[in-house]
Amino acid sequence: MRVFVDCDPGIDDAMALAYLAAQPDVEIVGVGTVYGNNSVDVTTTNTLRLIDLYGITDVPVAAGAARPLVQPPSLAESVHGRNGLGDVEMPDPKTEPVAESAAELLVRLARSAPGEIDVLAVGPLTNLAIALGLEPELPRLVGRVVVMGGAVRAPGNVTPWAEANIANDPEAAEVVLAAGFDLTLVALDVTMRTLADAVWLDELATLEGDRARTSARFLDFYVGWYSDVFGERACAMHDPLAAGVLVNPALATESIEVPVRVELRGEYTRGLTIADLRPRPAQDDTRPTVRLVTEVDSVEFMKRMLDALR
Ligand SMILES: [Ca+2]
Repeated sequence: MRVFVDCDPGIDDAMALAYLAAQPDVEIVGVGTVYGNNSVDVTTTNTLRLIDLYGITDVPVAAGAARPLVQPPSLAESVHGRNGLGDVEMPDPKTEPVAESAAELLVRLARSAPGEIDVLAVGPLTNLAIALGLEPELPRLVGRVVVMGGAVRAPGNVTPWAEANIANDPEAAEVVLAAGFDLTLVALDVTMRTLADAVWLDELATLEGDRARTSARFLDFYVGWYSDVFGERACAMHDPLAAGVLVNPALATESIEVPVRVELRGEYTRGLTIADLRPRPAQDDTRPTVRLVTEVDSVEFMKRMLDALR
């Protein structure tokens, strides 16, 4: 399995990269970075640090968008720390980003191996929207696309209705959801039920090695923020769950094929993801459907996540 990752590390992005890097049958062919949890300069440096930590320094990293298509950017320092990785100090990166942008790298890789490269998108969808502008055939040039984003039958997280990756660039998300990708949406509906809990975190703390130890420190910070949300020592594994579903689709135990749209104009609902869940959806809707994951095997995924860090 050849995978292009688009991300904004970000503590859970770091966990997603760790998960993929540990899979023997996955080759990460490139990583694009985007603003989101921090500025694109910070998320790019973090990505370079992470590929060193995970022993995949030869993977090309391309810096992507510095801001959303339309609105001004907003960052998530309270959730991910000032440095985007829980304020854990890490060595300077061994490499630099490639000269291409994230969108250019994705388009070039997709053209070079039509249908063979899957995409994991776990940040704002700005780079994918830009890539579609460069190559309108992109949905037919890539394989599967798994997106962490949205909140369909669950509350939002940055607003009552909107999830962060979609809210950070609603216009880009709307472009991507309309484009006709073979797209699986891993939304807060399932990621808020896939938790690193106290038992799991205690087991992580027993693991040896830089990968596990650094991850434990990232998650300490993340749990500090999430404990207020869950009322216990736990955090949600948003981005790594999307990586898990990409590598092993059977982890998504239930899903539905539905058109999903992004609210762009609502006074209170901008960034809301709307699926047509009616028993009899509109018959004349020409919008491409996406696969919305509605149930996951969280226990099995968290076991695999721990194995990846082992
Ligand atoms: Ca992310």
